[in-house]
Amino acid sequence: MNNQNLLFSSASTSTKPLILLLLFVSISLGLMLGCNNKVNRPDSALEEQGRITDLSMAESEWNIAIEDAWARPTKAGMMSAAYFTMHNVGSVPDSLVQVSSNASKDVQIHLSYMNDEIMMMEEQPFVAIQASEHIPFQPGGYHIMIIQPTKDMEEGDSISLLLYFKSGMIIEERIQVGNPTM
Ligand SMILES: [Cu+2]
Repeated sequence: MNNQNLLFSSASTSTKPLILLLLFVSISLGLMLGCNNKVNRPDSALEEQGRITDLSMAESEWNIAIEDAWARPTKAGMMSAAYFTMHNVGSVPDSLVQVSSNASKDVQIHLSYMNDEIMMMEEQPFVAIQASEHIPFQPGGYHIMIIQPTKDMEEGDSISLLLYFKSGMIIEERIQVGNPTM
């Protein structure tokens, strides 16, 4: 039984109660886990274009939460970075493959590392995450590089990030500028 296909199929009277039940279950799961992420299921138009690679997942198996997100304050045209913890609370592995933002046209997934006591950083094509894994994006490690933001990013502002996953899932996250723990 493939729940995904039921959700996408046009609702006949017999499938409606099941669809409502599935919606209720996914909404209450989201509330229980306290995730504030807006998760967009790919729509059937994307499905027809063949952009969705894995339709075998049931709704409740995929669940990635973004926690403790913040971005570094900066001036327009300079550099900023966004940090968070990516937590796979679902039961299937996935990979973060792309990020975009309203703050800049050029947003990249980076990894910092030490090389002869010099801090280097390198763009990453993806970051894989296993079921139940937490991956910190933090200074000195993975981070989202926001290159030449179009406006000043000041403490207390917020920007939005769109996180694209290999599964076709997209998370929209509003991020505070300024480190909440400092
Ligand atoms: Cu970087």
